[in-house]
Amino acid sequence: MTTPGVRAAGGVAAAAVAVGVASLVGAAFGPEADVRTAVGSSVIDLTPGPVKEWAIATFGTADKLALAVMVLLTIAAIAAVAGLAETRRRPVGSIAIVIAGGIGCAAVLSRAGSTGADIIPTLIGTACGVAVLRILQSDRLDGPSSETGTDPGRRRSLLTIGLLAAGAVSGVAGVVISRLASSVAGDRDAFALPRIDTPAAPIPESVQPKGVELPSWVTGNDDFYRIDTALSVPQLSRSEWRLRIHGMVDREVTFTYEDLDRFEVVEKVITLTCVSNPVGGELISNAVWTGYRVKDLLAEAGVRSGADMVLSMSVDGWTAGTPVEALTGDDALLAIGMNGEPLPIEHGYPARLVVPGLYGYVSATKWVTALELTRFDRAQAYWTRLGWSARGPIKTASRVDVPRSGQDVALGPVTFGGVAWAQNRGVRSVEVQMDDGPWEQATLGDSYSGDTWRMWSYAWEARDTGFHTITVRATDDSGYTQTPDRADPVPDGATGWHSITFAVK
Ligand SMILES: Nc1nc2c(c(=O)[nH]1)N[C@H]1C(S)=C(S)[C@@H](COP(=O)(O)O)O[C@H]1N2
Ligand SMILES: [Mo]
Repeated sequence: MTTPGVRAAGGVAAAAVAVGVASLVGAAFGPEADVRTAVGSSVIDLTPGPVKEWAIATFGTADKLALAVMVLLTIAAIAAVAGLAETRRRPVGSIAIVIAGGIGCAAVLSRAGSTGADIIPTLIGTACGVAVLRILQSDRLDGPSSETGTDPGRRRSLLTIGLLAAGAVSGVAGVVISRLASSVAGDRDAFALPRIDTPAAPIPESVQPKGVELPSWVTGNDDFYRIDTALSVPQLSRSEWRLRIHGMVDREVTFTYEDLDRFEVVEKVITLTCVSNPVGGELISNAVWTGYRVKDLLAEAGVRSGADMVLSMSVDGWTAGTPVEALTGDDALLAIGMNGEPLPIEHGYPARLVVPGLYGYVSATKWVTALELTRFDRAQAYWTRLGWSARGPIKTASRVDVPRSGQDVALGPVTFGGVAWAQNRGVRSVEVQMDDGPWEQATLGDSYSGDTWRMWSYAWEARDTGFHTITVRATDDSGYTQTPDRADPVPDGATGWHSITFAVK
């Protein structure tokens, strides 16, 4: 007889071998055959919008790690129950593994770019999982072994542990091998950005206030916020990359990376913001982008009248819907460089859209491969389908960076500061309120352009110990001052003033 613990562990071992073998065999088939990513991506796609928002709000940029852990724990829990339910006569656990394998195959087939052959690793993994469960149930393990003298329970436990370890090792090996095999890091390293025909205006030092520790006005690539639904970062080489412009156009065109050479190379400084950014949040960064004007590319295709939306699509099937007029202006880019380097892979290598004035979910498609000219009354993009607003102009907002929440301030003079943004319009003024006092003008760093954030500082004298609150609000160049009314990020961006309470000691 086996104890329930050993039987449950047997189920987990079977699942580990199934997933591990599928991952290892999958490494030979390429990213589309990766059942782990396929299931995770399907979970992301099928998760209701509010749960996704909760996940982003709770886990932030660690949301994908949290998902991976949850998926693995769920598989392990189901597998443990399946192991308990498996008996020699009623192979309930084996049936559960077959069903799970079927779901895995369906997930693989549902991904953009997969083919029938891509389910082979999952099928092999499933078969191995069933085999493990049957072996662990086998009578032969129960027979007393006169030669070795080990008791059957111990033998079964050891075998279970061994198989669990084998599953885990092959799973990790599969992930590592497929990452190395598909990575475009080498392709990126070998790429030198083209010479810039029209550089951005130089960035004066005066954009960055002195005497206060604010984020760098230009965000380094490593510090730049990252948001996307891609469970594994798409690996698209320059030679594989295509940009197809189709839909309501005079003539469909498809550009290769080399075709881009005949367009003017421009450089723009643009601040990106995520619609999910809560009041005071960190989902905003500023970079110098190198690329091509989207309007130049669209002109080759000829936008037909009546088209009011560009539905851009990523190689992994993610979509954004952007108003045509936002892309036919001078400032929208098909970006290939970020702060003087090729785009980092997680920021869209080899090409992405960067559009000033619009939240990323309606404009900033990374790993972009298609632009479809269509209409807002005909097409919906990824987040719009989940209840977010179809149009996403960035709202005027501001943030206190110093003091940080929970930071103490010493008695005497102190300089506070932060950032404010109203992309497209520009920030005209920033005001600060200490406790319930009057609104005072903050000192502004120089404005670079309406498309970039603006930094502010505020000198204050801490005269008495105890708790104080600093609140900030910005006014944009259209004359609009931020509303105090608190709104959640859903459906079109948060509103409300940011405050920090701090202790003077
Ligand atoms: N392919 C793809 N592009 C995407 C997304 C995505 O999920 N997939 N997310 C968008 C969102 S919501 C934002 S805010 C920006 C973030 O760009 P970053 O990660 O380079 O900061 O990318 C946009 N582009
Ligand atoms: Mo976003």
